[in-house]
Formats: sequence, structure tokens, C-alpha cells
Amino acid sequence: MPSALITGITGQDGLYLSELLLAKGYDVHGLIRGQNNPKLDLVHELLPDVQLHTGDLTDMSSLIRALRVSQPDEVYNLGAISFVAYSWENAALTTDVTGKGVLTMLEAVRLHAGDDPASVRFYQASSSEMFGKVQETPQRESTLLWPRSPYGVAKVFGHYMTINYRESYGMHASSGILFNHESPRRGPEFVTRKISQAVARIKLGLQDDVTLGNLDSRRDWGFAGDYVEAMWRMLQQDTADDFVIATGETHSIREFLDIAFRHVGIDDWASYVKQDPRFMRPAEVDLLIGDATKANEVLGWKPTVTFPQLVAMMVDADLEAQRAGW
Ligand code: NDP
Ligand code: GDR
Repeated sequence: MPSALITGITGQDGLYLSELLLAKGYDVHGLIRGQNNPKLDLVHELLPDVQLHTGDLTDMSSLIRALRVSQPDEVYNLGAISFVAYSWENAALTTDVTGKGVLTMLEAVRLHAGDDPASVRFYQASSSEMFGKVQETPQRESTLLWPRSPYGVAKVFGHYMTINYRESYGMHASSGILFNHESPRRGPEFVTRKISQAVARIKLGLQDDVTLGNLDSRRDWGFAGDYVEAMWRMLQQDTADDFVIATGETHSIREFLDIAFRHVGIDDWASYVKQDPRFMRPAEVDLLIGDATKANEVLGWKPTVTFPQLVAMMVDADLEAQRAGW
């Protein structure tokens, strides 16, 4: 039975990836941080077969201990401070966790793997936020990186460290440059879930309006369930490499709002949406659209959920949750 260790198991992607690996017969281990993590019960409930180990990406010895206990064939490094807006307010902490944490994990894996550095396969959760200021559209693996936030800069560090450990030590270390991916499990701080939750509550008369920031930025949004499949496929390759994972479509926040409101029968939604500068960012990433040709050709990967299907899935899930009083 293959074994995998996942950091960031309490997050959106960690939950989907765990389900995928369990279904494939893996022995799944997860790193969980904090002395009383509020998401512990959720993980136990959704994933009773996952074994959890206490640890933090800033604490090398905790990572080595988790590696020793789990003896993984594959390590998926999904743990990060992942909210871009928060990264300006906590830039040093974001750098420590999202940036230097990757080096700490790579080094722990290298030390653990000993004489055979490629014996433990490593996945790094890189991000389209690394592209930042538009240099080329669509963005592909070779596009110049120009991050626009402390989060983006930290991800660039982790991305190049992953490549460096592959080239320096022959590690089987791959980096997935994933564009935005969403689901009903998306954290409510991110714009898609903030909108789907608000639309459900407005429809049910529980909320009057929703306050957002920039409605004109454009993102390449896919479904998280599709994207964790790409992570797994990367680690099944003989050779480690870097891959853009994206749908190849871009949509504005306004388009997301339009589909979400219309889905619950509200066509004239402008009066329900307010804007506040406090949700604007010091530097914005205006346009993201990815070219996943390499992933399609090498991994045989392609997305299965369309943009309207994704929006409808999220709004429906929030309607159900709000009706049930979750
Ligand atoms: P989430 O924000 O949902 O989850 C982040 C995870 O990281 C949580 O499990 C969190 O644990 C954990 N974490 C935070 N700080 C630490 C730490 N110091 N040590 C160990 N773990 C920590 O993110 P997603 O699931 O959406 O994303 C997964 C990864 O993919 C992240 O690295 C993200 O940056 C990256 N990414 C995400 C994209 C997306 O669109 N979703 C696109 C591209 C990249 P806790 O619950 O304890 O806080
Ligand atoms: P992003 O996601 O920054 O792309 O990072 P987010 O959903 O936070 O923002 C997307 C766009 O929406 C605009 N926006 C708002 N965003 C939030 N959160 N709240 C608002 O009220 C709001 N109003 C407008 C933002 O300005 C932005 O343009 C996500 C994260 O998952 C990262 O970890 C990941 O690396 C990238 O996706 C790819």
C-alpha cells in the first residue's frame, strides 16, 4: 500500500486530495498544527481513516518526526498562509510559512530520504499568483514571474527552491502552478465563496447585501476536485517537472456575481452589491488565464467542471447549508 503525507490537510485541497488518495488505496497521513486545531473534528468526521501528526512548517523537527512515523512514498506540501490579502498585513509570517516553510520541508525530506533522495516524491503547491503583473497571456510554465503580493513572492521562493532541490540533489520534486480552484469547501474569506454564501443568504432573506472590493479583476477558476487529480498525476511521472494547471478561460468577479445571482432567480443584482476600499489590495493581479497544454499532453489531465457548473455547485451547497442552519 503506498503511503502519502499531506501538509495543509485541513484546507480545501487537503480534504479533496485525501479523499482521492484513500480511494486509490493509499495509507494517508496528515500534518495538523496547533495544540487544539478547530478543524480537527471536521477532519476526523470526513476522513476517519487518515492518520494525523502534529507539526508545523516552521518547525523542522516536527516535520522529520512526521516523516519518520508515516514513511511516505509521496509528500504533498499544501500547507501555507494562502490568503493573498492577509499576506500584506503579515508579510514576515507569510514569508516564514509560505516561503521558507517549503525549504524546511524539502530539507526534512532530503534528510529523511538519505542515500536515495528521489525515493520520496515531493509535490509543491505553487500558484498562478507568481505570475502577478501580466507579462504574457495565457500564462504558461515559461512565463516570466512578477509577483504582486508578499504571498506571491513567498510562493516564487518555494517554487524555485523546489526546482533547486530537484537539480541539486536529484530529488523527485514537482511543482504544480495551479490557477484559482474553488469548491463548496473553499474558505469564506476568498471571493467566490464569499459571494456564493452571500447569494444564498440574500435569497433566503438572511442578509441584505454583500460588500466586495475590485469587481474587474479576472481569474481562471476551476474545480478543486479536478486539480488534486493533477497533483497526484504529477507524482506518478518517471521524471519530476513543473506544470501549469488551469481551465484556459478567464472571468471577472462581475461575471461570477451575475451567474451566482441569476442561479437563484435574481437577475437585477446590482443593488445587492456594495464596494468598499477596505477590500481593495495595495497591488492587484488584474488578469490570470492559464495554458495547461503541457499538463494535458504529459499528464493526460483536463478539467471536467465548467465555470457555470462551478458557480452553481457552490451556490447550491451554500443554499443547502444555510437552510440546514450550518
Ligand atoms: P487553504 O487556505 O484552504 O489551506 C491551507 C492549509 O495550510 C491549512 O490546512 C492550514 O492549516 C495549513 N497551514 C497554515 N499554516 C501552516 C503552518 N505554519 N504549518 C503547517 N500548515 C499550515 O488552502 P488551499 O487548500 O486552497 O490551497 C492549498 C495550497 O495550494 C496552499 O499552499 C495554497 O497557497 C496553494 N494554492 C491554492 C490555490 C487555490 O486556488 N486554492 C491556487 C494555487 C495554489 P490550518 O487549518 O491549521 O490553518
Ligand atoms: P486570489 O483569491 O487572491 O486570487 O488567491 P481571492 O478569492 O482572495 O481574490 C480573487 C480576486 O477577487 C478580488 N476581490 C475580492 N477578494 C476577496 N477575497 N474578498 C473580496 O471581498 C473581494 N472583492 C474583490 C480580489 O481583489 C482578487 O482580484 C487565491 C488563493 O487561493 C491563493 O492561495 C492562490 O494561490 C490563488 O488563488 C491562485
